[in-house]
Amino acid sequence: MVKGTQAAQLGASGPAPAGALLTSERRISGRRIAEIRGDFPALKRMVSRDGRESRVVYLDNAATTQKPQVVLDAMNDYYERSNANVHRALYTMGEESTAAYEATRRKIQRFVNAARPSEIVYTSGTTASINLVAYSWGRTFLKEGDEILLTEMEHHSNLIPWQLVAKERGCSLRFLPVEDDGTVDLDRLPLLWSERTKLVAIVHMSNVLGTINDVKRVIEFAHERGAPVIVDGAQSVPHLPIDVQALDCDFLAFSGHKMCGPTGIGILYGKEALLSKMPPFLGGGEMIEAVWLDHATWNELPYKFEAGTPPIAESVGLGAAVDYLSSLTMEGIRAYEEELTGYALRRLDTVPGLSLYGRAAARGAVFSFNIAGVHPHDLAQFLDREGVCVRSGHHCAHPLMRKLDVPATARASFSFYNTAEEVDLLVDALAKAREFFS
Ligand code: C6P
Repeated sequence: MVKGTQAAQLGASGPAPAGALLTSERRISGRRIAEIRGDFPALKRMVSRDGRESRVVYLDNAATTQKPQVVLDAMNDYYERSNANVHRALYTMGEESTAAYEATRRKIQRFVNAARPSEIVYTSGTTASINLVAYSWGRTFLKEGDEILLTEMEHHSNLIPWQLVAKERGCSLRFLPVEDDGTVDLDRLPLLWSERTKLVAIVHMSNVLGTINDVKRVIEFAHERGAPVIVDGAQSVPHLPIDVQALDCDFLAFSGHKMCGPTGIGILYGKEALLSKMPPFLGGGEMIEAVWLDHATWNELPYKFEAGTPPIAESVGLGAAVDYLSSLTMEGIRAYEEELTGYALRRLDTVPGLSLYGRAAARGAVFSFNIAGVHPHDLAQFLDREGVCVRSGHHCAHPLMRKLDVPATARASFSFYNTAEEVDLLVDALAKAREFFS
């Protein structure tokens, strides 16, 4: 990151002087960002910018992150050497496959500091993890008249499953409102709480506003009143140090592909006391203990929730991703991304006509914005021609878009391998877009 004074000057005076921002020289845990970037083949992708070939500026990390070579190699190596189904084979390749699959579970356990590996359930992603809780826990423990408390900033993944279960069980949903600055006012918790509130489902970090919610406070509040809390960690686990025991959350859902791992794999952390009382969600192979023609008994945790052939190669890739992130340390990643966030905010504020959505003090490097008179899809397409990848649309958060009173936004989201130079390239491209569309 640029030094404070340099950043302030640049922020105040528009476009950055070329070469002033040697931020790829910054380090995370002793490694230069330039070196870290070299670990990611996709970041070497060349695109045409101003008629010249240059590196792609990938700023869609909230949608999915790029993968380091170690992840690609681990998956390739697995398929070349050890490919076999897990928990079924007695031959060497099957044993290797099972060992790798279970090794990643223990890595994830350590990564989020779960008490035991049986609390780590493999799923296909955050969406599947939340659906698992909604259908298994929700259908079992929610009764007619019960209430579920959410926020207005939830991704559809942490809203639709609760709508479906609420409809089925005769429950209702209540919502902590999003304030003008993009925060959730937790002082409203007592106002929205009733003795019928049986669950809180809350996003840790918004994929639109970047806001980091004080989920620990929510959890303490809910627990004092006997309700469990599920945290949507899709955007927080890849960017913050997470300790599920310190947070005391009951469930935490996250996706491998947003944390340098492959697609097709996600995690549900759940407290053993809760998971053990929940019925299976999907039925099939592996999740059983014994089966008769008319009934069955269930496997122990976490296998009760892992029906069918799981994402094995993906677990190998995720294990390599967790090793990679751990080598940088999540504390180091967060510290760097916080600096990058501050710089990006200062620079984005210099773009004339740009409205930024979300001004929370506690936030991550996700920036949703619009430029007056330019449709966000046109803006994203223009930026693509400049070699800058951003997402535009509703970001699977229709109610939040309505609250912001916009049909859609453009969104730039950063990861630890992004640099202040890339912030500048984004800002330069936005200035060009404004000129072009005016
Ligand atoms: N958000 C985005 O571009 P899956 O698709 O299951 O891996 O993750 C779903 C999900 C749940 N919660 C939050 C807060 C999320 O951001 C996402 C995924 C992507 O913002 C794709 S819509």
